[in-house]
Amino acid sequence: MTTHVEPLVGGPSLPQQRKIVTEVPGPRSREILARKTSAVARGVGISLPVFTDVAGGGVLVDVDGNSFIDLGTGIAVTGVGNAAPRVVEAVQRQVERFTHTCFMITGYDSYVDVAEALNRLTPGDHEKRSALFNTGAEAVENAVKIARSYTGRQAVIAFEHAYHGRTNLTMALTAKAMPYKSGFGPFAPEIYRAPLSYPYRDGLSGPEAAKRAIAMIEKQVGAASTAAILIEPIQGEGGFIVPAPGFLEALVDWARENGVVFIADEVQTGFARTGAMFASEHEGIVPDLVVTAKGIAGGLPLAGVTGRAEMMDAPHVGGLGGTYGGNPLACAAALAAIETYEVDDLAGRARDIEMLMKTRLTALQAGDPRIGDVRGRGAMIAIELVDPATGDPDPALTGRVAAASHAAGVIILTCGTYGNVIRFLPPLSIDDALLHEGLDVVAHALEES
Ligand code: PLZ
Repeated sequence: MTTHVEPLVGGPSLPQQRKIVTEVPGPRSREILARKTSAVARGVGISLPVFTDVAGGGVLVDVDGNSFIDLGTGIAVTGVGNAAPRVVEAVQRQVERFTHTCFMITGYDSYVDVAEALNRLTPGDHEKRSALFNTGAEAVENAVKIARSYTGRQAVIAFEHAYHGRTNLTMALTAKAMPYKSGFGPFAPEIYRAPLSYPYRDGLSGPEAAKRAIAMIEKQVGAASTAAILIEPIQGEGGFIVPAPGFLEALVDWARENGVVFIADEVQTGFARTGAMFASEHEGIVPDLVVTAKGIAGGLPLAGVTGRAEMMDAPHVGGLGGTYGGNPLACAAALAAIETYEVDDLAGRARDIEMLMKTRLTALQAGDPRIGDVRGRGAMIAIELVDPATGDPDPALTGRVAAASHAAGVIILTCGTYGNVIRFLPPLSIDDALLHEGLDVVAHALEES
């Protein structure tokens, strides 16, 4: 007789526990992995090759029944939690009404609602407009188009350690060759790379680092040729680098004095992740354009560019768009996710998570000189692992700690130009006990590695 087992439903009602019942990956994941190898292009890698059954709250359950603590949120996307109740309900309601019209053909008000929400939530009380796209990279490309259209200039300044995407223009804007750029050139022209503020490694104050960057821009590019400065307020893929205080402010001031559009790429830092709705707020800056994606829609693909009305309205009618940009399911999800961030005060929750994680990680650092730096804001925290004798990056140790954590049931991600940063991006819906347990596992992995 076969017993009928109710399928698990995702979301916060899922048992919030770490439970490993097979080796990792288990037999069913290994079976799918074998099919993946012969069906999916190898360029699409998987860092933890288990296949997902359901997820929610702070856990992800794989097809073998292993329950992992999720400290990665699909790279800072499911800040409201996976299959978050409001998001699920809003998408279900929308999917039964209509799934697509193309906003450029016939509109729908949820697109306008999302634009109004972005205009209200992004820094600054000037008049704003928004446009919606599908991915972070696509939104970054459109921000550059808007800046060029507005200024009539071409050059774009990006920074060391930057990550902006994998399309041709955004590869050019991204700093790291492997795995993002190698073999994929030629890249888009008129992109120039300026030195960043990286306090742990350069020891410069914010104003000193800004002076160095501005000198490079003025000497090598020229203010009059520069359309935009594009920067992540806290760098994501590049290593969770928080610039020294005053760095971003000095760049914004220089941009304003020189008619250059200042674009903040808040794709990874946006939507309560850093303990404020946007990371720019911590630095007291008001960007001209803000690029959003990831956390905006609780897991559905949506991205936006929001900014000063006169800049956003520079491109001619019909100059911006795309078949799926601002898809109705994604807009419904975004409105539900934004309501969740605001009503549940998830920025406040991110600040509590920062306190918990920094307390734990700095205590760990005191007893382990391989932890060179503990940094980040809110629920975007990282440790940089180094050789204590030389301060050189230790990517091998980083890989071992990540692998050991995965095997023990904790999803963590690595990042950094030198591959030596472990980053923590828990959902803001995780409870303290589970977060502590996740950090216990990582601490143990570090000890053993
Ligand atoms: N800007 C700041 O973090 C995406 C990339 C993962 P898309 N980061 C994760 C990978 O290896 O592809 C990102 C980002 C910042 C832009 C992007 C690009 O966003 O939605 O992946 O295009």
